[in-house]
Amino acid sequence: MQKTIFITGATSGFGKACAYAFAMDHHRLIITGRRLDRLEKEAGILREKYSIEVLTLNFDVRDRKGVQLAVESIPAGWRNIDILVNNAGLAAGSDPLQDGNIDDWEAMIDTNVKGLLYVTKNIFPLLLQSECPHIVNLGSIAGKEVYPNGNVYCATKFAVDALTRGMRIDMLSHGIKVTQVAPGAAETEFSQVRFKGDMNAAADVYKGFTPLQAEDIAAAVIWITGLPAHVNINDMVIMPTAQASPRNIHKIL
Ligand code: NDP
Ligand code: 8X3
Repeated sequence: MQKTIFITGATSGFGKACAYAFAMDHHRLIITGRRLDRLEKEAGILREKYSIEVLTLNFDVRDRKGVQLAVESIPAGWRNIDILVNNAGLAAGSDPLQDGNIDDWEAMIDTNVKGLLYVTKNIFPLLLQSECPHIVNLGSIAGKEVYPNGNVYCATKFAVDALTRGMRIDMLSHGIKVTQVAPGAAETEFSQVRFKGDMNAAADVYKGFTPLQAEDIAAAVIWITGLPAHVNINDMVIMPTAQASPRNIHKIL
């Protein structure tokens, strides 16, 4: 059965890989992100390659009113959403808390926590017509274990962990499945963003071992969302084989 999938942050990394994986299964997509050029480019490729319908919504999840207006702009024929993938997020900086950049803190809290909340609250009514509504939140190993200099990023992902559990309880009577997917180190644009375009620092993160790829996470999301209606995966931690914990990586350099 064809489903309608709403993915935040589909212009790169996990969100983009999820879009392609759902497209391969012929679902129709609402993809979002701030970089309009990328959003339209990916939408064009997805429509062409998989002959599916793709709607693009260009907004910043931190913009409370912008999220509301974007969701209100979804045309009538698209207002029955089956799966929400709350993926948009970032780490900004990697410093001891006492040296942290307050703008970075605000960006992470506003995106990873408040943005996820704004999107979820606005999309919730659109999930209620679905036969098998499902919310998948992108958490992280950083939401399970704190590591040096992870401070605020870890706090935002611990919040995603808590919100995932809270949503599952609060939405129980609505029959909404709620899942957290919590990956370890994955090679996307994540570290380029974290290190603010310092490509050497970003590349160093993934040297000496095989990190996860975005497609690994997308494959898990496809499996999780394809299970029978009576089965839910509450939480899935996915790590590279070479990584035992955030800072315990077997590197061969
Ligand atoms: P990428 O940087 O490759 O992708 C992040 C996506 O989020 C982009 O599409 C970006 O789109 C979007 N995004 C970021 N900020 C905003 C915003 N304010 N409003 C709207 N969209 C936004 O990183 P990943 O794919 O790796 O990250 C995806 C999620 O996975 C994040 O929540 C991250 O914390 C989490 N994660 C990542 C891990 C990793 O090692 N890579 C491991 C565990 C979790 P645009 O810039 O166009 O807005
Ligand atoms: C991203 C993984 O370990 O860099 O969430 O925090 S980590």
